[in-house]
Amino acid sequence: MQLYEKIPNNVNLSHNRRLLKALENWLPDYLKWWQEAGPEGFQADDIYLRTAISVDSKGWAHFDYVKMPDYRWGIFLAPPEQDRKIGFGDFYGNPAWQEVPGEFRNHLRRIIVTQGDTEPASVEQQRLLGNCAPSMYDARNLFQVNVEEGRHLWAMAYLLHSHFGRDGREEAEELLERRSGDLDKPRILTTFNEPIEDWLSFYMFTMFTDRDGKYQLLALAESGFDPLSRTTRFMLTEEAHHMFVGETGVGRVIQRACELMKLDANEDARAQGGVDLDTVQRYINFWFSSSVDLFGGEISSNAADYFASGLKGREREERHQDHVALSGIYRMPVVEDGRLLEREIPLRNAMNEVLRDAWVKDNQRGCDRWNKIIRDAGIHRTLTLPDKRFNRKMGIYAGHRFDPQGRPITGEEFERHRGEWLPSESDKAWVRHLMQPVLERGKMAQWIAAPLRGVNDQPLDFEYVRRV
Ligand code: BYC
Ligand code: FE
Ligand code: FE
Repeated sequence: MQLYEKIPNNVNLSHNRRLLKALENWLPDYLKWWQEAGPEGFQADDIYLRTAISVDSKGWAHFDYVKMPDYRWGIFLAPPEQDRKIGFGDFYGNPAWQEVPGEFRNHLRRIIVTQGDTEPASVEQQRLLGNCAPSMYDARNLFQVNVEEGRHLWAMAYLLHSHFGRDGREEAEELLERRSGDLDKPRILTTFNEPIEDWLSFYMFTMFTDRDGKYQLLALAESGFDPLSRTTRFMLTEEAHHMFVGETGVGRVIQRACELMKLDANEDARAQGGVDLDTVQRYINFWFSSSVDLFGGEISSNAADYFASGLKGREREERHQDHVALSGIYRMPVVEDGRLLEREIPLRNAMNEVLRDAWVKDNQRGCDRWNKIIRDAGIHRTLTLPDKRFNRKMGIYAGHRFDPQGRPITGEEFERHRGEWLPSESDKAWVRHLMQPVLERGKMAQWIAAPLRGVNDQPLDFEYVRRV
């Protein structure tokens, strides 16, 4: 473990001069990107952050005050597994690769670049949120997520630098050049170009979109390319916190909405300065459907190739029965003449859908917990996740219209209900107007409930962000 070097790492970087030099060249560009595109207004402050200082169970959660630009971004891989074998696809049972197999080089580079691109994109999307944080606790959580996404970018840049030669270095540079929402150089995937201008969107994003991250990382953790597997396995340990921020964030907005409803003669949370549950539902519909798109097409020859070549598996591949998946089928409703008809798709071509299903299930558990908050408050109302087909921009359902239950409808019907199903301009304006910064110790904005407990057993009125 080389922790106190310029680039903390557990990959013996000091013994690979070429790689070390390449990464040391990339470092100032990375820091320039962070200053330019990272959290605005808090770069000089001391933030109570968790830093990974080793990969064992104790060492990766070390808490202290850090100025974000001094965060120890490092390269950490999960420990190697002795004699690891490829767990799926055409090379099932062969030894895992330590080097990039030549014939799959382009595919692999593309997967790594796509993954890598999302990490800085999310930091860019969230760049202004510190300025309107509902509490110090929340601001600190935002910055924690941001520095870790920065580290995830390091993780992918490391793979590009160490295994893809000159084009890898070029790709790593380009990861710092694209910008979320930029018209000329946008980020690769759609959701990562959506603006995140308010905290309700941030919580939805960390709930649904970071959870896409979790499932994509789980699929890549199965990769036959061992360095990718080990890198993503360590990234997953950090990802859990991001989804905690999302689920509990939305949960706290819901809890406050319920409290405010009870204070109001008309059960109107907005009248009491909160976010009403209808608006929460519309934000769910938007961010869920946008994140659904991130899994790629329902029927994908790319996904079949990735699986066949052992590059990208299913989440927790060992839980699946048939690891070769040549004879399996997936029954999928497809649109024909405006109607849904079930078709049998060869399983390998449906791998994106298999992963998406696992993600939906995981989200549903979170949604059930939100509904328990509402029930416990004595309010009769349930929030639901929309159907996978609702409001799609990618895949076989894009270009068709469905209601939130997944029933085919006409474009006219969709437009008639748009304001009921998706956040309207006035919803967004309402939520944005609530976004007044509350950055005094122990204080909480009126539209959100306090969390159950503080960070790392600290009290809620701990000074999580020390302004200088
Ligand atoms: N937007 O065969 P298809 C995270 C493209 S999130 C724009 O259907 P495929 C994080 C696709 O590239 C996890 N374009 O899809 C979360 C293809 O282009 P070409 C990110 C899209 O290739 C929060 C075409 O459409 N990780 O970590 O099977 C904060 C048809 O493609 C989109 C990964 O994504 C889209 N939504 O699957 C921070 C893992 N979807 O070939 C971080 C790596 C598809 O026609 N990526 N396209 O030019 C992959 O495994 C796959 O590339 C995808 C797409 C799952 C994304
Ligand atoms: Fe990430
Ligand atoms: Fe994340």
